[in-house]
Amino acid sequence: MLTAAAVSAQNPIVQTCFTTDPAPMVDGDTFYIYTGHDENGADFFWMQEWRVYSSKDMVNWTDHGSPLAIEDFSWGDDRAWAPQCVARDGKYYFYVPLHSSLSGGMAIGVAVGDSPTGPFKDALGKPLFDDGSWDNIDPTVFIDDDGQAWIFWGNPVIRYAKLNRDMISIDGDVKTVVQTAEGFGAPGLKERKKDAKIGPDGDYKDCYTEGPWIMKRGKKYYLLYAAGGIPEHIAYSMADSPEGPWKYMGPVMPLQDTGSFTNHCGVADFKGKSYFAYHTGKLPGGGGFGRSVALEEFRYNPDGTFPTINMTEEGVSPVATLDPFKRVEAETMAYSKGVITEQNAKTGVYLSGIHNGDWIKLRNVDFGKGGAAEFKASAASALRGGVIEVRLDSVEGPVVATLPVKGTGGWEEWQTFSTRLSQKVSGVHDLYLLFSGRKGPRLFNLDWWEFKQ
Ligand code: FUB
Repeated sequence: MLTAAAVSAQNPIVQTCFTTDPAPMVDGDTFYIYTGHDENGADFFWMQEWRVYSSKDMVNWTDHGSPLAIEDFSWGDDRAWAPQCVARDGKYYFYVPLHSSLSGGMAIGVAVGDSPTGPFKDALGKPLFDDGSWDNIDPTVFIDDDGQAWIFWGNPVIRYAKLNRDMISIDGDVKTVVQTAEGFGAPGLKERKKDAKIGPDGDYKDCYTEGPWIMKRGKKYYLLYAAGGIPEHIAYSMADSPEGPWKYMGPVMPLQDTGSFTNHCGVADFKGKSYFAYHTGKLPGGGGFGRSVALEEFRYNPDGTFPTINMTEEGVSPVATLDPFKRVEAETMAYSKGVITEQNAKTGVYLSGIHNGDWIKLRNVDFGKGGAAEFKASAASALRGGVIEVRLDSVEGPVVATLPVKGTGGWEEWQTFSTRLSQKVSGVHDLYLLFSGRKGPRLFNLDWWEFKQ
C-alpha cells in the first residue's frame, strides 16, 4: 500500500540502491553528490564503488552510475569508503580512501577526470598518502581564496596537509590537528579520561570521530565531523585559519533516529540556498550497513554559525522546473518504487528491474502554456513488455497517456514507442510513470522519455 507520506517523501534522495557518505559539489548550474555504495544485505562496509548523482532543481536526481571503483586503483583491494570530488582548472579530482594492498592499512587515493561524472583514472598509480595506518579514511578537500588547496582526513585523528597546485601531490608535511576540549569538546583519544563516557550524555558529547568536512564561508573556516563515537551525530568547530586554532561549536545534526550508527555530512550552497547532505538507514531494508543519502535545506545563523539541522522525510523543495520537452534520462527521478538502475558501456545508465506496480516520480515538471500532446519513450524488453501509464500529480492522479511497450527481442534492443495524450497537459505538475504488465516477471527497461507539443 502506498501511504501519502511515502508519496510526498523526498528523503532518502536515491531509492534505487544504497548510497552513503555524501560529498556535494556545485559545478555551473548543477549540484552533484558523490557517494559510497553499501552492498545489499551487507554485514560490514564492504563497499566496492563510488557513485555520482546530479540535479539542476534539487529534487529530480539523475543517476550517473559508478565512474570509479576499487579496481581502478591497482594498489587498492577493499573498502571504497567516503569520497569527495573537487573541481580545479577544468579537471575534477576525486579523493577516496580505500584499503591498500601495499601497506595493509587504509590509504588516500586521488583519481582525475575531465568531467564531473568521469570517467576518472587513478592520477598517480599509487596512493597519495599511505603509511599503513587504519586512520587514513574520509578525505575532504577545499581550495582557499588564496588558491591554496587543503586536504583533511582521519579517524580518530585529524590529519591535514597542503596540496600542491596540481592537486595530486602533498606540499610539505602531513600534520595532525591537536584535539582539545576548546577545539572539539574533547581531547584526542589517547588523552581522554579512562572510562570516560562519550556521546550526548557522556563526558565527551561531541568528540571528533571521523568524516571531516572542511569548508570556508566569508572569512571563517568550518570543520564539520561525525561526533560522539558510535552512534554518531554531526558536530563542528570553527577557526580563523585552516590550521586552527579550532573552536568547539557543538552539534549541527544532533543524535536522532536515523537508523544508522554512522553519519557523514557535506555542505554546499546552490542557487542562493544552503544544503546539508547526510546519511540515514531509512530506505526500506536499510540500516547501519545499508545507508542512504538525505538532504536538508538550512539557513546559517546571522553570526555565521550553523543552526540545528534535523532529519526530515520531506527533504528539500525544488529550485527550478524540469523541462519534459527535452529528452529526460529515465534514471532521473524525484522518487521511485521498486525499480533499480543498471549501467554498461553500450547504453550508459538506464532504468531496470521494472515490475508490475513499480513507478517513478518526477517533480515540478513544466509543460508550459502550449502544453504537451504526445508522450515518447525508449524501452527494451527480452520478454513481453508492459505498459507505461502517465499520471499527473499523484500515483492516483488523472491518467493522461497509456503507452504499450512490446517485446523488442532483448533487454537492450531499444525501440521508441509513442502515444497521443488523452488531453492536452499544460502548466507545472508532478509526473508519475506507472509500470504495469504481467505479475511476476520483469517487464521492460527504460532508457529515456520526452513529451512533444
Ligand atoms: O562508509 C564507510 C565509513 O562509514 C566512512 O568512511 C565513515 O565516514 C562512515 O560513514
